Amino acid sequence: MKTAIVTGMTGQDGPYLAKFLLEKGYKVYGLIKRYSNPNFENIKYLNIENDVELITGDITDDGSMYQIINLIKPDEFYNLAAQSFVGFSWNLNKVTTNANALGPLNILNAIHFNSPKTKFYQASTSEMFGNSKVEFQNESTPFTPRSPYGIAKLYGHWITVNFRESYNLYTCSGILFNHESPIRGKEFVTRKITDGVAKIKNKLSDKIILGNINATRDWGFAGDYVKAMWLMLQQNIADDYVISTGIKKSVKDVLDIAFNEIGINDWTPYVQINSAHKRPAELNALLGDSSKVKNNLGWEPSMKFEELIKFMVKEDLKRYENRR
Ligand code: NAP
Ligand code: F7E
Repeated sequence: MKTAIVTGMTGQDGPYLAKFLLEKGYKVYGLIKRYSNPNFENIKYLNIENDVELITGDITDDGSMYQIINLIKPDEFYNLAAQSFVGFSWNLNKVTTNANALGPLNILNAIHFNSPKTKFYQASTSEMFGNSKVEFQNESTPFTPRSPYGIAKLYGHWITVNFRESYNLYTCSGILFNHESPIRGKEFVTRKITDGVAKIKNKLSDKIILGNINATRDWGFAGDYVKAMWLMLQQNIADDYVISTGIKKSVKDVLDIAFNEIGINDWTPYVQINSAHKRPAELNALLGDSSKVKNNLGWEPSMKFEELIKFMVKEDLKRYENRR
């Protein structure tokens, strides 16, 4: 039986990846940070609470990574833990840097000295491209990050590449574009909208307060993207891959589909703009070219944008209906 450690188990991708690995027969250790009141909602949503072995640790604590990796010596280590909210990365720039840059360094050092056969996956991001001048960004596109989040993640990316080149470790960086699901954090724009729409339908609210609704992104489904992470660690040669849909949509498109799902065609009376939700430096150009992963690993996204947003609205509606 293969073993894997997955960090970020209270987030969105951790539970989706853990479920995927459990279905493949892995023994999965899910790393959670110490909290007085931990939140297992996402693990429960995917029905894996009895199957994942939860372990406590913190990627910013090198001793904790050293101990865990020395004890388990997993076949695969997926580092999904991060301060992942771009909007907060200006206010929390040091926390963001510790987790997103030094976190992967701590794990890589622990693997290098204690378990060099462990294959490592680093959750890198399209935010590293910033406002790229290239229309479709791929693995050769220069990085020009514009947020403390993107800058810290760029260190995580390069240190992952460096450990592969310096020590011959099997380390991969997945450069993932936005991916969403019904367990996406409620501060991210898609879930903020689908949750807001479900509240409006249930008369629990009459407004969604947003920032730059002209912003565009390349949005896919988290359940599809975790498969790409696993594929990257199953090859003979470690490499880095862009994961995306190649289709650009706007926040206004999310609003159109989500409100339409509850029978509202004109969402303008329900949406208020507040500059507090705008960023000091916005990105306007993110759009991925994932032909390398398609050609080399056979990966393609299965869920289309419209289906994804409708699915998220339906799941949020169910949550409020079940509370009645
Ligand atoms: P998420 O929902 O925000 O989850 C992040 C997880 O990291 C949470 O479980 C969080 O725990 C944990 N964490 C934070 N700091 C930690 C620390 N110091 N030690 C241990 N755990 C820590 O993020 P996600 O959407 O699942 O994304 C997964 C990864 O992919 C992240 O690294 C993100 O930056 C990256 N990424 C995401 C996307 C996307 O569109 N979703 C795209 C590209 C890259 P708490 O809940 O306890 O804080
Ligand atoms: O913003 C605009 C906002 O916070 C998307 C993370 O997973 O993907 C994610 O980062 C867009 C931005 O995601 C609101 O200005 C408008 O242009 O949902 P988001 P993100 O910043 O793209 C990348 C790839 C990651 O790696 C990250 O970890 O939507 N927007 N109004 C808003 N965004 C938010 N959050 N809230 C608003 O009210």
